Amino acid sequence: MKIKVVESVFQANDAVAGENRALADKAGVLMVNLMSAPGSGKTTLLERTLVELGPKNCAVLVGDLQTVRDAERLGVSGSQVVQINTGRGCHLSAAQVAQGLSELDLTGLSYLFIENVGNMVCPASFDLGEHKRVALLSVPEGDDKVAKYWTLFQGADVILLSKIDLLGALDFDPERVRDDLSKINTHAPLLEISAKSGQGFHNWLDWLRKEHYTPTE
Ligand SMILES: Nc1nc2c(ncn2[C@@H]2O[C@H](COP(=O)(O)OP(=O)(O)OP(=O)(O)O)[C@@H](O)[C@H]2O)c(=O)[nH]1
Ligand SMILES: [Mg+2]
Repeated sequence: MKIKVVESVFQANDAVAGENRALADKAGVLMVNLMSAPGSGKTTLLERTLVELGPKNCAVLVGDLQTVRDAERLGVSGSQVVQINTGRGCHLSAAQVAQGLSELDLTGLSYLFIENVGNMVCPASFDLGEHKRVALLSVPEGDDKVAKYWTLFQGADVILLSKIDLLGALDFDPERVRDDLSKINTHAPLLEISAKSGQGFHNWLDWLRKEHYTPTE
């Protein structure tokens, strides 16, 4: 008896992710996927980043279940921005990113940011074709989240501890975060930043400038 096997959802996604990456490679654009819980500060981080790096150097694909609110906020910078509404979907897929990419002119861009849907679990499992993964953890979420939601942090290339301007107001021990990270991810730097006050923000910009797109052999 021949058993039919339905192709894994991950295999199909990975094939499209490969095409997205090839498109970005061809254009010489670094594709950066930002992931975190809702409200960690992804859009606020990007608002400031676009201004600092130069709006014409950057474009953004932003995922949310509903509304164009984040795209409206980011569009103020003058960067190209495309909002992707996932409806009930808890993460962006490579196919959705491919659709978003078709709306962008990549000519002359250095950075393409993808703001994933706010969720600490689902986005981490889906390759979108990005070159780098950024995981945010904000101070109000609590210092136990790396241990609890480890898959997000294990696969990250850089981890941003955001909203550090609130450190004095909340019980949050950055040492606990560092300790938890040391067990699951020793290669990604942990950068402490505030997109509100600007504290530590230059470390994030330095990281981005260092990671700018370089062709692989
Ligand atoms: N104090 C402080 N507040 C911040 C900082 N960054 C963002 N916020 C606030 O946190 C709230 C959520 O910020 P957003 O940037 O919308 O968060 P997000 O991760 O894009 O949220 P979703 O797209 O819904 O997942 C807003 O009220 C921001 O003003 C920060 O560095 N410090
Ligand atoms: Mg947002």
